[in-house]
Amino acid sequence: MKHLSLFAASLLFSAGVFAGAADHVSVQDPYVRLAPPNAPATGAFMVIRNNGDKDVKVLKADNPVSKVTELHTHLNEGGVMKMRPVPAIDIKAKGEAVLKPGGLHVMMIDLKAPMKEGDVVPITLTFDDGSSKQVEAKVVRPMAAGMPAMEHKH
Ligand SMILES: [Cu+2]
Repeated sequence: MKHLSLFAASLLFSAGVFAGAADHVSVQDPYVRLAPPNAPATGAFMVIRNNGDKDVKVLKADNPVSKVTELHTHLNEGGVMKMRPVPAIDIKAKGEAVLKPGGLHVMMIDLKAPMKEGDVVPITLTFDDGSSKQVEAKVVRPMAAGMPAMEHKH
């Protein structure tokens, strides 16, 4: 199985090597939030910059670690923050999309194996022109990622 997913990942990677939106996109600080033990899903976060002069959409994300990968956002529905899949993440020309906890994220659903801190997950982003880019997202504990462990309510 491991070989198969590595093979699939390398196919995805080589398929992405051609000129296109991916050439104008840079990704900063990609990371995966370490899921609590037995958690079925977790999120990946990053800043996606579009250095080109055309708008770009991320249509899809893939990774070899989870069975399903979706693009999600958080929406406030009646005072409750809920995650919802989105069909695409838009990045304006010379703009950026910030994927962060409580906002847009790459949702990794149905993890094939438990992760540990320091693991590196290759995430492949596919753009609306069919080009793609692979980023290496490091697995970090929520604390290490600068997220508050708990909201303090007074
Ligand atoms: Cu989500």
